[in-house]
Amino acid sequence: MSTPTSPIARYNFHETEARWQKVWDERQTFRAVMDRAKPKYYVLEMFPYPSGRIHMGHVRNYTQGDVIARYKRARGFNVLHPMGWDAFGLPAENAAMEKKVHPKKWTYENIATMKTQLKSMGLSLDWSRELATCDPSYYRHQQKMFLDFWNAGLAYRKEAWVNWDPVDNTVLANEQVIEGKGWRTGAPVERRKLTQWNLKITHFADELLSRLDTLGRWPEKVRLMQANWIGKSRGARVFWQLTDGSGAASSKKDWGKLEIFTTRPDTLYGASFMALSPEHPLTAELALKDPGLQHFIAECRKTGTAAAEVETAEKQGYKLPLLAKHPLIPGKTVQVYAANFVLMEYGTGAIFGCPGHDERDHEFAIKYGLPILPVVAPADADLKSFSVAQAPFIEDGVIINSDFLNGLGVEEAKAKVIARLEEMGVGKGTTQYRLRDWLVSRQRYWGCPIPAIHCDKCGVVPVPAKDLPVKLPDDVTFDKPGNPLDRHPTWKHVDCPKCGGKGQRETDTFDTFIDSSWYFDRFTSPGLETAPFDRQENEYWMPVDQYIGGVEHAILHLLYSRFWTRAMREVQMTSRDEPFDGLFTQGMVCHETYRATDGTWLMPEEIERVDGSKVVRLSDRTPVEVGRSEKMSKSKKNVVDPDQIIRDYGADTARWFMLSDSPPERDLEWTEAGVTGAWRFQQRLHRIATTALAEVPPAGAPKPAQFSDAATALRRAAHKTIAGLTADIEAFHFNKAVARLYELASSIDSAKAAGDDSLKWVLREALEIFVRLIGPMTPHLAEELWQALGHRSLLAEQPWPLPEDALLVDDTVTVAVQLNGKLRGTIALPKDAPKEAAEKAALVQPDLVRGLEGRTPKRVIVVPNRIVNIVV
Ligand code: ANZ
Ligand code: ZN
Repeated sequence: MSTPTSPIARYNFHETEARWQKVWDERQTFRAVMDRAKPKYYVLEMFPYPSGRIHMGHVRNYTQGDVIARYKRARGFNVLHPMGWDAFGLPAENAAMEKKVHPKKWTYENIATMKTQLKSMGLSLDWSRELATCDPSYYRHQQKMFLDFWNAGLAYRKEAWVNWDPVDNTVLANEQVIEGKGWRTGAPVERRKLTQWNLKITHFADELLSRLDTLGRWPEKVRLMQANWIGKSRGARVFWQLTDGSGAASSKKDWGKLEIFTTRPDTLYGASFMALSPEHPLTAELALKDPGLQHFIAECRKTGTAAAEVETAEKQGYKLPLLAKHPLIPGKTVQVYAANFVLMEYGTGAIFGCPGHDERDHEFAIKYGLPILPVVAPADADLKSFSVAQAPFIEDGVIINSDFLNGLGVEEAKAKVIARLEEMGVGKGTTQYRLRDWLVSRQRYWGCPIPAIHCDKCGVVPVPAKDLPVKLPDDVTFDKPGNPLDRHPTWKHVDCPKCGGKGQRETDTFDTFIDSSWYFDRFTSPGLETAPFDRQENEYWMPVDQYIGGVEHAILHLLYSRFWTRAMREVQMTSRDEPFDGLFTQGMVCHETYRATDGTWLMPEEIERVDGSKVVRLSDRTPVEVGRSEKMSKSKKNVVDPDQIIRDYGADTARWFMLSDSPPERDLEWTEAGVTGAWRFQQRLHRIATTALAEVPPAGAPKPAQFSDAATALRRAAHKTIAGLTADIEAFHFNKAVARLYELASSIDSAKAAGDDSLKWVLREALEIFVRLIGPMTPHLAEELWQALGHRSLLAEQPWPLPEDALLVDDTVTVAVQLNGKLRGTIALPKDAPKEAAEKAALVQPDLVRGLEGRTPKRVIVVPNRIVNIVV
C-alpha cells in the first residue's frame, strides 16, 4: 500500500519522538535502583529471539508491557522493566550454513538492529540491565547452577529412546514434536537410543500441579494447560502371569510375570488382550529369534515418542507367542501383542487392552478381531441394548459384568479392586504423572556447553567451578551436518579433573529453554560476576509482578521456569517457589492476505484498493484476491514492517493503534485504515491542545471559587475519565481506556471558554489530566504537550492523577411524570432541582402533553427527586 499523502502536519512526530527518547536516555529516567522505602513492581515481556528484525507481535507485546510499566511508575512504584536477548538457538546455525556467517556475528548484528528498532518505540526500559544469553558472562552461571543441580541429584544421564530430528541432526524434547514432525524443520521424527542429560522436573510434579491453584493472576486456560501437561492420575500396577502361547507343547520356559500400568483398574474384567511396547525388554528378547518382529520394531521406530503423535498414528500390533493369565478370573487367558501405541517411557511399557472403554484399544480390537466387552455402563442405560461394539464408552458410569465390582461407580470400583489386588499380591495402587523428566542435551553448536568431562577411568566428571565458564570455541566449521563441537580438532580434548588422565569434554549443549528459565532472575543484578544474582536484589525485585507474552509459551517456558526456580530453592539459592506472580497472554497480530491471479502471495504494500472494495496489484493493475485476516507470517506475506510504520506515522501512532483496536488478549487485525485513523487522532490531539492553550491560565493558577455549569460538566467528564481509565488499565482493558480518551478529547474540543474564566481554568485542568492519562500509551506526544502546558518537569516522572470523589457522583436524577397518579413518562433533572424547575420540565414532557389533550392542570404535586404528579 502506498504511504498516505500526509496533510501538512503541525505535529512533527519525527523530530519530537527522537528528542524525547534522547532526553529519557540521558537522564536515565527508567533506570531501576533498589530502594526498600518504595514498593517495587517488576514488569517483564518475554524477551525476543534475535532473529533479525522486530515484528508486529513484538510491537504489541512491548507496548502492553510499557503501558503497565509507565502506569505503575506514575502510581509510585519502583519499577523494574528490563530487556534482553534469548540469543542461542538453531536459526543462527542455519544462517551459518546458508549464508556462511558465524552464528555469533549473525546474532550480535541482529541484536544491534533490533535494539535500534526497540529504541525507536520509546519503551521505558532500563537498558543498563540488557543481557544476551549467548554471552559467557551469562551462561557461566547457568553452568554453575547445573553443576549444583547435578550434585543435588536433580540432573542425571540416562540412556533412552529419544526423538531424533534427521534434518537438524538433534534430539528433540517431546514437546518439540508436533504431529510427528520436528517443530522447526517439519521433518518426520525418528526414534533413537542415546545417553542424554535430563533434569528431574518430575521431582516437583506434585508441587508444580498443586501450586497452580495459588496463581490467581494467571489466565485460567494456562493453568489448565499446565495441569493437563503434568497429568496426575491414580492407577495401579498389575502383575499378569505369562504362559507359552505358541502352541508348542515342548516349551517349558517360565516367562514370569508381566507388570502393566493402568489408570482404569476398575475395567480389569473387560480385558481382552495385552500389549507391550516395541522397546520392551521382553519384545527385544523375543525378537532375537523372530525376523518378523525385528521388522515390526524397526517400523515403529520411524515415529517419535511424543504421546500426541503415537495417539494419532494408525494402531499396529504384532502377535507374540505368549498368553497372559487374568489375575482375577480363574482359567481366563488373553493374547499378548507388541503394539506401536505403547510407549516404553511411560508406566511400565506394557498395558492390558480394554476395547470397551478405551479409544486406542477399541481401534486395535476391531483391527485384530479381538473381543469387546462392556464393563461400565451409563447409570440409566438399558442393559439389554447397551453396546460398545461401535464405540467405547469412556465416561463415568456403573460397573457391570465384573463379579464383586458390579453396581459400583468407577471411583469406588477402583478403590475396591486395588485393595483386592494388593491383598492377593498381584497388584499395587500408584499415582502416576504424565510429565516426564526434561531432556536437555542437544547435539548443536550454538548453545550453552554442558560442563562435564568424560573419562575412561572416572566416568562423567563435573568441570571444576574454577574452570567455568566452559566457553564455546569460535573457530568452528559448518560445512558438514552434525555437531561442529564434536568434530573440532582440539576443543574437546582436556585432562580429566579427577585423575589427570586423558578426558573428553561433553560436546552436547543445553536446550535453549534452559537459557530462558532464569533470565528474569539475572535481570535483578545483571552485572554480577561471582553469582547469578545478588540475593538481596533478587529478593527485593522478584517475583515478576506482571509477565506478558504469547500463549504459545503457556506450557514449556512457563513450566521450565517454575521448575528452575524450585531447583534453585533446592540448592538454597533462593527461598521462592514461583517466579511469575501475574501472567497475561496477548493475542496475535493479523492481517488480510492478498493473492495475485497467478496464485502468488502479495505483500500489503504491493496492492492498492480502488473505489473501496476492489483491489489490484500495484505493478500491473491486475485483480487481487483478498483472503481473510490471518496471523502475520512471512509465508503468506501478510506482514507489515514496524520500522516502516514508525517511519511513516511515528511510534505513538503504532502504539495507540495496537492498544485501541481490540481487547489485548484477542487477535488484532492490522489495517491501513486503523493506522491512519490513529495517526489522525494524534494530530487532532495536538491541535486541540495547542488551540486550547491560547485560552487557558498559566500552570498553577488558583482554583476558582465558583464553577459555571459548563465548567462543572467538563470537570466531571475529566475526573470520571481518570477513575474509569485507571480501572481499565488495572484490568488490561486498554481498548476501553482508549475509547474513554476519545470521549474526553471531544469534550475538551467542544468546550467554549470565551468569557467563562472558570471554564478556562477547567480547560487547563482537563488538558493536564488528559496528557497524564495518555502518558503510558503515547509517551512522546504526552511529554511534548506536558511541556507545552508550561511544565519544566518530565511527564514520565509525574504522579498519576487522582479523581476528586465528589465529581464522580452522578448528579442527575430520573423523575417520574404522572397524570392523575398514573405514570406517563420520565424526565432527567439535576439533583435537588427547585420545585418550579421540576414542574416546568414535567409540563412539556411529550407523553404528558399528549395525555392532557389540551386540558389545563388543576394542581401540580412535586416529590423532590422522585415524582411530578399533574392533576386535572
Ligand atoms: C486399561 C484401561 C482401560 C486403560 C480403559 C484406559 C482405559 P493416561 O490417563 O494418559 O495416564 N497406558 C499405560 N501405559 C501406557 C504406555 N506405556 N503407553 C501407552 N499407553 C499406556 O493413560 C493411562 C492409560 O494409558 C492406562 O490405563 C493404559 O490403558 C494406557 F478403559 O489401562 B489403561
Ligand atoms: Zn579420570
